Amino acid sequence: MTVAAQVLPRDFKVHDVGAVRSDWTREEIRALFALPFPELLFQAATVHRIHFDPREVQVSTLLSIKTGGCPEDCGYCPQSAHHDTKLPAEKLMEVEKVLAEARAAKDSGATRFCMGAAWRSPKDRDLDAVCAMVEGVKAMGLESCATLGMLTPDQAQRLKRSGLDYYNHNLDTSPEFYGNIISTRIYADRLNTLSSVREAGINVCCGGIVGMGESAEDRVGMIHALATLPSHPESVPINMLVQVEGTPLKGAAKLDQFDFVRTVAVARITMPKSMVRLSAGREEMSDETQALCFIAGANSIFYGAKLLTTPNPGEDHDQALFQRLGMVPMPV
Ligand code: SAM
Ligand code: DTB
Ligand code: SF4
Repeated sequence: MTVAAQVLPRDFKVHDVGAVRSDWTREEIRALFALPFPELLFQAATVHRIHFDPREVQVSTLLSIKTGGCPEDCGYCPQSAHHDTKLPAEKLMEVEKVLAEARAAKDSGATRFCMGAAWRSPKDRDLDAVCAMVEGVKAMGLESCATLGMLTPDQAQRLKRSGLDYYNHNLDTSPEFYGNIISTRIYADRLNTLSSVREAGINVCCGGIVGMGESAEDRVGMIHALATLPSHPESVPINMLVQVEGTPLKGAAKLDQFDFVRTVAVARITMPKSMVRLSAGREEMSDETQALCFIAGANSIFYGAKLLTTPNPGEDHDQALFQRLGMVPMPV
């Protein structure tokens, strides 16, 4: 029997491939992770082609608009005030400075500008400034994204009125591993903000981090949590932990790169219409691993030499990589 015949359900129909479902079971997701690597990549690449042009990669640039001093204790994060990472806490950037960075990102070829703040949740007066930033970014013809921590339904609606296109709020890992990584909030807090964002009509960007010492079953649980949200996030960032000196996760066992690619592939298969972003961790990844991620259905990256506080490949490197792979930036 062929491998495909062993793994496909008995009632498999060609039109099931690439169908959008929110009823994935953990067993189904576990079985995808357990596929032989070439078979998993073949299935992911097949699903990718149903909804997307596989040459195209969406390009987003990140800016930390408020760095450090965060009251949350996320074990991976250099910006937490609980960890001694030597990162000085800064105030919220001025609107004009943020817009100058957005202009530079657009001139370099980004189509989406993502503004990140090291907050547990924004204060209402800070939100006025962020709304002004969103309006300015939109006026340049860029898509806008923000990640500001937990939001109330009212705050989500204010952001929507300012023109915000995407809100990033990650589930990060499986529900059962979450308490090992963060103690200052619970999974349900994240889910509540995600539903406020969805209710406000803002596109959802939600993914997670791997390489935090989680088990293979935690990666199954993370993808299961994302793929069984009432609607799939429009954008799913898959981050490889960037280990930062002074954070509790510095020194965590490094994840096999193939397991990272597997996570991307399973995200692609289970959330076929979502943009899957090959997110943090590219600076330490070979070009070959990144190419495998594109084959596995990743179709978005963070572009520009810095993520929020840590390094990312430079624009020249990524332009050369696109050229070598025959890939192109995705038009808006
Ligand atoms: N404070 C807000 C929050 O946590 O939602 C927004 C900014 S926070 C830095 C955005 C996301 O960055 C986190 O949810 C996490 O998934 C990711 N992140 C933070 N530090 C990281 C690291 N060292 N490696 C990989 N991803 C990281
Ligand atoms: C996401 O999933 N990854 C980005 C973005 N959303 C905000 C952040 C990555 C941060 C990596 C660590 C840093 O640069 O501080
Ligand atoms: Fe704060 Fe976000 Fe970092 Fe957690 S991930 S410490 S909430 S900035």
